[in-house]
Amino acid sequence: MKLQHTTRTTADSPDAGTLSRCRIFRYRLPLAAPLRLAGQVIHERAGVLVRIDSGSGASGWGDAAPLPGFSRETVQEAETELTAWAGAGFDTGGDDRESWLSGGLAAASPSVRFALETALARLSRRMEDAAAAELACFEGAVPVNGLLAGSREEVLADARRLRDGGCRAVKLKVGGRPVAEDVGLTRAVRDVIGDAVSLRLDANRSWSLEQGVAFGRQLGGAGVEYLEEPLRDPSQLRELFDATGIPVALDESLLELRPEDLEGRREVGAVVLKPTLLGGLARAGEWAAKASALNIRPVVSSCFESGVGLLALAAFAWASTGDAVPAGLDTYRRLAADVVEPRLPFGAGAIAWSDAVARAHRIDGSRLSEIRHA
Ligand code: OSB
Ligand code: MG
Repeated sequence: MKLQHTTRTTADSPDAGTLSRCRIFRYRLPLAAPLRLAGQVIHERAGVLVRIDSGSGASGWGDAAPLPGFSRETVQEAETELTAWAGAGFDTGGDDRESWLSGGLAAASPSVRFALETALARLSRRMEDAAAAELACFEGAVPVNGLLAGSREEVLADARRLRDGGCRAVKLKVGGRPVAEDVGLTRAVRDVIGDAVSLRLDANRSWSLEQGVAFGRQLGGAGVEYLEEPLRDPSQLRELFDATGIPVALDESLLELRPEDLEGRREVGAVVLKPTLLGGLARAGEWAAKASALNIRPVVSSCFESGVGLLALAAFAWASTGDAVPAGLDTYRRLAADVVEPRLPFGAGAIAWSDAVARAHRIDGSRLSEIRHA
């Protein structure tokens, strides 16, 4: 298995001998509002961009954006890892570089692996087609799952806006208020969005089994597509499903599982695939393939990455499920500024991208500060 994704990654990557330079940049982006995450509050989004150049003058960018409260590595650790990787690799030549490239990918922390895979794939594409735009990566429109969080008033106002904007699916955060209030809010959101919009719920492991069962029973029908990570004790998910009939989605749990573990999990209706946490695109691709084979929906999702990472996620979602599954990319709306200029076009509940659109966007150097390395 390990060998398989190493092979796939390097097959998409340029030959190590053609790489000429690796640059690393820190970014800090303001948020539209402070973000409450796993018990902490963050006030800005920091991350690291990596840019890999070929001797022929092509370059490819990637985004390493560990998320506080969710990633094992910190942004500082990702930066240190990238600078060590770049410093060590570009100092050695010839055959050593080949093993440095695949060894570096295999050993990298999840967000760094995502960044390196993205940068190498983009570099490879631009080496094949010198006229390709810097941010060219897919042609299509990926439907986006609108995120609903905050107070009841904010949630309902956002639900109206998302419905009017053409969103096909919304995801409501539950678990932060008494069960009866969550039931009332879920019903109110359903009333606002109507029957044509798919309704997903995410409880981020807030409930006991008893609370989960009470929620499902009180809710009755509201046609929930899935309930993401409802329980503090994930070993009770089957029991919850049997008592309520609501399929569950796995998100946090995936970090403790392997794709094969999905076999026989009839309670699981979807998996939330976040390459920044799961260790990049090749690994997330293994999850998507296994899930699809088992009739489980792969929902490609973001972790508040910059536009550089977000576009790579949209391209991955497009390649994995096309427009069949709304992707969890609405974190982008929480960033008040981006490294991509102008901002990515999120309209009508989707992100539409093409080579022509890519040509109108660029990476804004004024948002970046370069990290020097040996
Ligand atoms: O709880 O699913 C989460 C983003 C970062 C960290 C945790 C979560 C999220 C999202 C991503 O909700 C957006 C989505 O899944 O639609
Ligand atoms: Mg989740």
